[in-house]
Amino acid sequence: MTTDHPQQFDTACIHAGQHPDRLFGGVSVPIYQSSTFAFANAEEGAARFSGRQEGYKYTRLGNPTTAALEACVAELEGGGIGLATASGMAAVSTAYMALLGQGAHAVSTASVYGPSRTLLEREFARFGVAADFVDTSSLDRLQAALKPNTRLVYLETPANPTLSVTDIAEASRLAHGVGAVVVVDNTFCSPMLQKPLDLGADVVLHSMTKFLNGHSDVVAGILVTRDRNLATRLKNVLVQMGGTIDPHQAWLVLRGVKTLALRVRAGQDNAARLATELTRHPMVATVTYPGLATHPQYELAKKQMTGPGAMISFELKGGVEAGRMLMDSVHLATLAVSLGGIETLIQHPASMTHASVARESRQAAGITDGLVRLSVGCEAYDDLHRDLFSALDGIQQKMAGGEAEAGLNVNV
Ligand code: LCS
Repeated sequence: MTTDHPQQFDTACIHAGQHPDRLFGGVSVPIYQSSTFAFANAEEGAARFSGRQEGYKYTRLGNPTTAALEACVAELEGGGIGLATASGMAAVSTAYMALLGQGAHAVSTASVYGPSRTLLEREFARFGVAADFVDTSSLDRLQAALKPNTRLVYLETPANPTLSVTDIAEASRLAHGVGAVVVVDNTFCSPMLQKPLDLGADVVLHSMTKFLNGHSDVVAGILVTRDRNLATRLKNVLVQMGGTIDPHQAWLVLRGVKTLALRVRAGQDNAARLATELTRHPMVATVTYPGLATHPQYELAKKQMTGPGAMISFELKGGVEAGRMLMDSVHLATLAVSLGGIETLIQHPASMTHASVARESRQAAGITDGLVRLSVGCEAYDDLHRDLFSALDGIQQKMAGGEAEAGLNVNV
């Protein structure tokens, strides 16, 4: 829907890229579940394929339902060209494939989603691509890793699962100094909390499986850029490698996006309260949350993000064993990977989402064996609090009992 004034974010979630269906006036964008589109005559078919005429040809190349989603998310990111993909990893692999080649070098945040790292380490390495993984929250370390042949600087901020925050504006400035393209994985924030393109990044990508869709029922991804040449490069790779989205999947995400602002706000409110309470529990050793003043990049997060988000990482006294007991003791929080859904999920990165990353690399990236990751959903705060804290109290009692039996005098 176009208006004379730029829409506020909540409004754009509901209306951006969408208009009543031209045929029957349907308010919800129709699902164009068609793989192919008829031409009026041979001349029209040829004109569409040559680019002389606008119009749909074949769903892998473009589809009206997908186009509505792409326009919507691009607008939420502050404007640009959106390219929806079959998964978040299809967006990541499309970016790598479009930007890297024989002899190229990439620098990536060390603590990224496990497969975003192993794809470079194991698959792209086979084609002569080198990659370094550094703590990009340190601009000095990023600067030191850049080389004349660095073509891609890949940032995940806040990072999965350490929640370390990278200065997108400064990192982009450094990367552009060697001619590298900056790609930011904005999955943990969603465009509601962070707009990397406004900060100087060239491409922003999402696993739409997470906050954008928000209901743990779709796997999808997207790339957005304001640079037409980059968009063309990305689109060529995407449609030829075939990682495009299905129209039904696109429609489900479009429906999910309508409530993005409501869900992110509710999850974030719950997370901010839980994070503070967690710091006070005697069983908790460390809590990492961008909204806590103890977060190493607290000031930067306040400046760069419009809110601290709904993801918390924490470690218990008693390490891996205590973390395992917690995950087995909660009832309302579901023990499952993924994040950004309307329901609260808890998981153990070292043995789950980041199990594919070598242990030494995990340790170097700050992904400790005892780390537990919580994706806070939109349930009533009191219910979430009761679930988490009665589990923690139970573990505290069990551990105190066990240690008393073993004759140890340890305060937990
Ligand atoms: N980027 C980030 C930051 C992610 O967290 C994920 C998935 C992806 C990309 C890949 O997206 P997908 O292909 O799964 O849509 N993260 C997951 C996680 O933390 N748990 O399970 C999946």
